[in-house]
Amino acid sequence: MFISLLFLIKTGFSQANKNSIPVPTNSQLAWQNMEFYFFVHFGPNTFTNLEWGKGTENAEVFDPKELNCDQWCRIAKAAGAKGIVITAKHHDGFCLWPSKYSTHTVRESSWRNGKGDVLKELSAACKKYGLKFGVYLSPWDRNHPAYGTPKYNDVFVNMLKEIFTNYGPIWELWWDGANGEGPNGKKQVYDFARFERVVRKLSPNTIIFSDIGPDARWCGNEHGFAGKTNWDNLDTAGFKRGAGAPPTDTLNHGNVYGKNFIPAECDVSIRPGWFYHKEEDSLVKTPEQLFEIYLKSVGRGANLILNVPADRRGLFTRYDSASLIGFKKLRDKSFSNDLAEKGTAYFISGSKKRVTKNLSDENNQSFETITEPAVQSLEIALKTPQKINCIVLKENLVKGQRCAEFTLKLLDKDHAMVKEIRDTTIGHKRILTFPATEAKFINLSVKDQKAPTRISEMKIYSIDPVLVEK
Ligand code: FUL
Repeated sequence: MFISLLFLIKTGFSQANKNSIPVPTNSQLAWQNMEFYFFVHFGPNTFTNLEWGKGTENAEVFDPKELNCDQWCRIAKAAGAKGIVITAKHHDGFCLWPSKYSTHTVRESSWRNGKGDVLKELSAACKKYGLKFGVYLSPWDRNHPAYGTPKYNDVFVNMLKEIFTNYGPIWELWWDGANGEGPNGKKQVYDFARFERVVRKLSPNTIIFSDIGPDARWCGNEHGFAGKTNWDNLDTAGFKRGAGAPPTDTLNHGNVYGKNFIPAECDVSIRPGWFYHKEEDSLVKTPEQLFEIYLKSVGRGANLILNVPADRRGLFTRYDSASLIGFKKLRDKSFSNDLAEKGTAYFISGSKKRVTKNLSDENNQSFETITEPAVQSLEIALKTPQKINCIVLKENLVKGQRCAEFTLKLLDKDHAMVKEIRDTTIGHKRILTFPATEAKFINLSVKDQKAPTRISEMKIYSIDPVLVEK
């Protein structure tokens, strides 16, 4: 133990863990490229003004007379979101599709005389608009009579089969860890291993999200903030979803030596609540607040699932859509002018340097590899000295997340240092903002890595100073 610890201290990560770095699946890599998508909380709570329905609500309360999933998709598209995950069933047990395994569904509601099917409409609209479609199927069910008995696990499996067979492809399946009491006062012992097997068999590429994955993990809070140090790795042995999950701080940062590749997803609502409440129309997050969340989620290598609740008509409100469009404009404006692209990028090794085009080609598969951190670095020479306040880095993660510590040096025209930024992980994407500084050269070096770091993008921007992370 003592010897291996000494070895680690002396060598950093480079030698010790070379063979034990977990790697992503192709589905996980594709999922990380999605970066930002919507969550939609919708159901009886929308009509009863609750967050956690009791499961005793009369199904007839559900009556979204103007439901229009095309409108949701149009707004998602306009906001630059890449998909929509809907609460197919929340804790109240109400199913947004006419499930054969429940008597508390759209079929029992007054909506369209019980002939409506939200999942059918949304999955079709997502296809039409080129958006990915996902479902949140709450394991906790306060309505189902079988809840609290082994039979409920069969019910849950049957519901999964229904959804995956009739509404696929399902790109993401969302499970939370809530496990309260059902209608007969009992809690359920969930057979998650079986649930996972069923999903994998029906749809091997679906990303399963929960506190501990297996494919994507919770970021540990509902503010939408990933840790500044954010490893895509997590140790799950001995942990469960919900009460038995790793500490939230661990979920927030991941485990540096974590044995599994399970990147973080940040869930947050555009309003204080998850479901629609009229009194929150004035509390919709502003474009600037959403931008801050974006910096602290996508900008820290995680994905952002932003909840936009549909209202009682079955539509997104104008308050939410206005803010979402504003948010898109801020992103477009901030990241439209890559100053690095107009300059020249170099791979430097000791006294030698060569020009590289790999860092601004928007192609994650072209990258530069740092094999000798002591002598190698990447450097952007801007056309002229310019005030900059934002640097975006990307790591190619095909062989796992490798960079553990890096330094960015901002240098003037004589190569004298004007600012130094030190940080830890990069991951899928890292957006660093800082007070505007004039520089001509920007140099990235790696201070510690688990294995050779592969940098696929290095972009430089001057964004609106009010957007710089506080
Ligand atoms: C939690 C639920 O209890 C909340 O109601 C909400 O759905 C959130 C996204 O997940 O576990």
